[in-house]
Amino acid sequence: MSAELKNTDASAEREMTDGFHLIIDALKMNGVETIYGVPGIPITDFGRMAQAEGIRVLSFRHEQNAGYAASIAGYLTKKPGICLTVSAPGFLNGLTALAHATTNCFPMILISGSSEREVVDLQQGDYEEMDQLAIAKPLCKAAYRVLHAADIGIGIARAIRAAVSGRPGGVYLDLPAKLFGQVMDAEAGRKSLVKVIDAAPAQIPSPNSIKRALEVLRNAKKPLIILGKGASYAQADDDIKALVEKTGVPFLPMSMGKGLLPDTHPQCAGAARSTVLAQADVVMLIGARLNWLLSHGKGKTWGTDPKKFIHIDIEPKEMDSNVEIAAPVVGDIGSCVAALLAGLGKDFPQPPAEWITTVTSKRDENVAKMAPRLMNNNNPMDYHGALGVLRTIVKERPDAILVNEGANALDLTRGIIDMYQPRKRIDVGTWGVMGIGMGYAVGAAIETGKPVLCIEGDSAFGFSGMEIETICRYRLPVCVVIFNNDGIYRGTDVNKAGTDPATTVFVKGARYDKMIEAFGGVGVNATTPDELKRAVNAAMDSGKPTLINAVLDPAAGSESGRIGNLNPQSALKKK
Ligand code: ADP
Ligand code: TPW
Ligand code: MG
Repeated sequence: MSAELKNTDASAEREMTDGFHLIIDALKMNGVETIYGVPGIPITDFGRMAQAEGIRVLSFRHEQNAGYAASIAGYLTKKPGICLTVSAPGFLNGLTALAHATTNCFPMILISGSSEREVVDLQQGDYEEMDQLAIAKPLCKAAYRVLHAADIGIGIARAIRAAVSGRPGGVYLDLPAKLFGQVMDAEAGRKSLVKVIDAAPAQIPSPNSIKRALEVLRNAKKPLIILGKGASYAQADDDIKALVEKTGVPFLPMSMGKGLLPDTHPQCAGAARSTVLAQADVVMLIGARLNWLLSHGKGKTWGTDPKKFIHIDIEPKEMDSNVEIAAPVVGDIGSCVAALLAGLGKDFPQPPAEWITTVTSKRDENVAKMAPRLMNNNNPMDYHGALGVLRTIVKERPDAILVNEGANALDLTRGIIDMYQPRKRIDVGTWGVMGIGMGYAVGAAIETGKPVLCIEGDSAFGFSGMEIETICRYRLPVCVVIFNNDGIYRGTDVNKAGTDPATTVFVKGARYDKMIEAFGGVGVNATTPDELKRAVNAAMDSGKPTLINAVLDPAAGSESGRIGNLNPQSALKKK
């Protein structure tokens, strides 16, 4: 072969690119810095290459947890969190998290490798055969498959825009194995990439809707503002605070809305929830749906007096979902709240003093009632004793992220632990799902660089417990406190047949703290509030992965926590 020919060959080789690199380039071009996933055919090399090219690729022990990490990354950053899985079983493991992201309005993209299209579509039994695109569709906002390397740029751009624009949610992106190895001209490849401009454009509310909303609010005698996780997500913190403070209206934070304004704010009605829901005459919902968590806006919870709702949401279909909305305000929360603020003017009336007194006196009464219980030093501990010390720790470390799941472990923590900053409390969300714990902890630690405190029921922890190895491997500043009451709701249940253990109980006296020691983390067994306090403070100071087994009275806790009323009862009366 002549020297000239060889040179042409070599330069021709240099000018080719492939699916692997186009995907990486497209992600990087759009600011993706982190991928959460589990490796395997056909995405192992892709993960390696992405890592080598500077994307942080975090490997989990189960895709569901990687998916939850990606979903909370989306919530915390307003950029889609990326979860990467293998075909069929890996995809299905990630799918629960994708559905969770969609349900909770968090932007996330599940990218799964898939098997040979020709074989899958003829159902000839390929390795990990599954029509993943069809299965993902009903569980997400949008689902796309890319078959040609030249379409990678547009495919990834569409996925990103679909996830974050309008109401955020989950997007599925199907990448068949063959795509990764497809080659194309490098220059054409570069040109095929798409940078998403203004991925989540402002959605400005109509001036009329703002006028109507302010009119309804102006005429209220007993107004209330409810702040949901959409309000936290929107990152319009200063304007929301200004709106609340300028109107003087009491506010009620939903679980993940806690901290948007501090729970200790003079206008916070968190500890007077039943009173304000039953008695308010005008309720302004900001990024909160009237779903089961708000008793669908009707029934006993909402009292007998007529209500008028002002509803601020980016999704027009959310209006009138359960009850009539007197003043729908459709737009992104940042734009809506700014427009409301601009429309308030100088003489916007403050709520009647009588209403403010009703709310604050109820709140102060409830807070005072709770106080002595939080100081109890009972042995074995109960929830209140343990939460009393954790409450102080969170107060002293307001920038730590609190991850919370369980039944009693969830409901009591939410009620007792005050939050002081926006987006610091992340929990089971709209589904009340168990299993978000360790995935959220990893995602939150990586995305924010802040210390993470997890308060976990012993059952809740079990759903993602293996990821403590992941936490140790990446040396993340995560402290996991397990409220160990020997089971689901309580550890005292008895099987009436006397054979197997009852369905809700676990091994008595389990030592979860020993699990983390297997991976080089710090394990502590805490039997009193004092021990618990010392252990958590030490963990938060050191930043070392720590798991604290907080031994609780197995009889502490009630069936299903605060939502026992949702358990179905037989129409046949028990004798
Ligand atoms: P919570 O559970 O805290 O009550 P939900 O998840 O029910 O909150 O409601 C969140 C709402 O916020 C959703 O209806 C969603 O459409 C809306 N939302 C999310 N982000 C935005 C945004 N940037 N602007 C307007 N609405 C938003
Ligand atoms: C994916 C049902 C709701 S709460 C819970 C279960 C199993 C565990 C409660 O026990 P835990 O808390 O965590 O020990 P505590 O303090 O009350 O003892 N599967 C999924 N999600 C849900 N919600 C369930 C099952 C459930
Ligand atoms: Mg328990």
